Amino acid sequence: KSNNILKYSERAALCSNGLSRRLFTIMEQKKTNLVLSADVTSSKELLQLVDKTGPHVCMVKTHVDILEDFNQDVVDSLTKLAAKHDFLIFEDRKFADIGNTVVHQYSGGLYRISEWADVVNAHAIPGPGVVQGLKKVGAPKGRACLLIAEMSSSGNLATGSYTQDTVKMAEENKDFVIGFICVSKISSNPSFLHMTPGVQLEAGQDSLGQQYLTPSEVIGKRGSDLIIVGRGIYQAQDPANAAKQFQIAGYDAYVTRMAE
Ligand code: 5FU
Repeated sequence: KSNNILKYSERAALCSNGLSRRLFTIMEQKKTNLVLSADVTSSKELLQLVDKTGPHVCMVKTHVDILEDFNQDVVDSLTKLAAKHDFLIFEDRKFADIGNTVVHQYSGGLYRISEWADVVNAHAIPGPGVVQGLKKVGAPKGRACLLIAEMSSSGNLATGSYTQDTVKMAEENKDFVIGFICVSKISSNPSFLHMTPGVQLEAGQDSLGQQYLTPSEVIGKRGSDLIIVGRGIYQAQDPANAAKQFQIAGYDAYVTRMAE
């Protein structure tokens, strides 16, 4: 069976990595494939947004370096909200350096990302050393990584053989790499997660190169697994209701895809 018609629970059973198994299980139980991209710049706003939208999401994605008032309390509170609402935390750090450098960027500095983020991501551009470096820090803590195989922005260079080689790099590191940032299904391995940013309820673009597709296009037609939504939720008048709309649109597209 291809991953387009397997249920989340069936895919959970096929995962060797505990985090991907947990994510598929949350998706099944909460009926959601929505990832909130919580790109606000104050920690108070971040925590309020996450508490309001938490029931509708399976994962919260952060850019912790855009917070103007980062401190340890923020990640403690975020971790508590993750337990309260049952979601995973994904720091969208986009590591892109040699293994030795990413070891320090991941474990140390101001943010100590490996202490609190379940999942991080990396560009494949440095070669497999970036994954090995992250794995050295993250694997003992039960963490996991996504590789950026495609991007949503116009004119990006992650296409063609670069994308294919990134998939290969993931396959060779399946114990730690659990999937991809991508804009379409790029692997038929049902244990890999496909996560797609650039999602709004209507297709379009912003003024700085971001390109938007709809949940039904992303999940239904392009065969991705999760939608990542930022401004479509946190800039809405009622973010909780907007999150609910994306939850319904994304989950409906999944149910429809399986029935086809
Ligand atoms: F890897 C990528 C990518 O290719 N496109 C993205 O948009 C990551 N992103 C992130 O998803 C980006 O950094 C934002 O955090 C988020 C999209 O936010 P939006 O407000 O829904 O456009």
